[in-house]
Amino acid sequence: MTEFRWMTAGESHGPGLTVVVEGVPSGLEIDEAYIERQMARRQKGYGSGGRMKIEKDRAELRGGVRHGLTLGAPIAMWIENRDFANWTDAMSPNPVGDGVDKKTHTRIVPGHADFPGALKYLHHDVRNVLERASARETAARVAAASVARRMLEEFGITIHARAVSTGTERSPETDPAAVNWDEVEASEVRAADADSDRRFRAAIDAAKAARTTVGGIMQVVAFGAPVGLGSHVHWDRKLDARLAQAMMSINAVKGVEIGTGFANTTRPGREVQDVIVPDPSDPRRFRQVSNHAGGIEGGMSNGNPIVAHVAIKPIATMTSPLPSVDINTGEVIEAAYNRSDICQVARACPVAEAMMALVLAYAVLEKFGGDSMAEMKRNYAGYIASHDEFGGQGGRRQGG
Ligand code: EPS
Repeated sequence: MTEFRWMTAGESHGPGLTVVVEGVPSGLEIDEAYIERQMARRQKGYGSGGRMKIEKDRAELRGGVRHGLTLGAPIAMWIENRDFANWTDAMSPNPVGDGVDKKTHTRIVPGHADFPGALKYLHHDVRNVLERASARETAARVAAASVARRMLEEFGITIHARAVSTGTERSPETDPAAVNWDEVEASEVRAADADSDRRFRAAIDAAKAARTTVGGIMQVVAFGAPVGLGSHVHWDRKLDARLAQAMMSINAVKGVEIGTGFANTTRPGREVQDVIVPDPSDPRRFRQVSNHAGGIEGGMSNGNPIVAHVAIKPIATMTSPLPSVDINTGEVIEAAYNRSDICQVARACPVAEAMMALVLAYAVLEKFGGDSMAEMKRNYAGYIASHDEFGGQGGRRQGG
């Protein structure tokens, strides 16, 4: 099996972010323009702070791609932090003299990585924690995931995410297949309809006026995944478990639900199972009449859309800081205020898509893995054809 691996490095206000993606087969079409389009989606969003006016994210391909095609070698990317120009001393990788402003940070922000990170790594300057804990790192994930997404497209898998709530405002329940994803793309709050768009903006405006922040819930959906990604046989091979970990790793995420996981607990068992009926027109030979499972049963994709809901808490940095303490003196103070966003739900949607794409790319490579796209596609086609023997189709075919 070709193992798909990816890593990122870099601090929020340092020189930039480095990404390495390994295990991508040869012959996949990809270029910087495609990656840039994905990265731009992460940068727009109502409720963003001043930083996004500075950054114009672009990932430079520095290895693994030649003439618009992957080589099968590790893919290296570099994303420059434009803001570094304002931080050259404070974030210098090399030693600086005593006279310079190091932008030292000692006031813990409640809800950030500051407190446990400082004690764990013995940092008396909390900046040494917050710089890497910052959601700036998600720019690198989106760059890595652009490669994953491009590969998944070759297998007919597409991924979308939208905001289904912002604060107490919720969108009406809509089947993901019926969502107008173009409208989501056009909405600065990533709402699927005009009324939700208006209400989500109002929630963000109210948070801003109250000098606080507001969170929400994202819906992340993958269409076109074949049956059989992941496995029931071991805990760490279950696709839903891998997705939950991936989503939970996004900054400020505190909850993940697959399908209608929480609502199912209030319904009788008869109402939440997805009943199966024969369907000769479906490549799986069967079809579920509903999708409460969110496209995953027993840790395996079942061919339905994969649906996750992801809860993101309000950003910890606020213009009216909470009471806190100084990490070195223990003195009671106000938490530090750093420039920050009011609401990151819309901007986190492309990040959640990225994590879905990275998990699915791993699972697709695990199942159909090959060293070239041509080999992988043959493996995929052979597997799908093997389902002909189910549901009476093979028997009928053999019988002529
Ligand atoms: C972030 C704080 C803000 C955000 C940043 C994440 O940055 P700054 O501290 O420079 O104002 O804009 O997000 C990004 C830079 C980004 O690219 O998403 C934080 O504290 O997590």
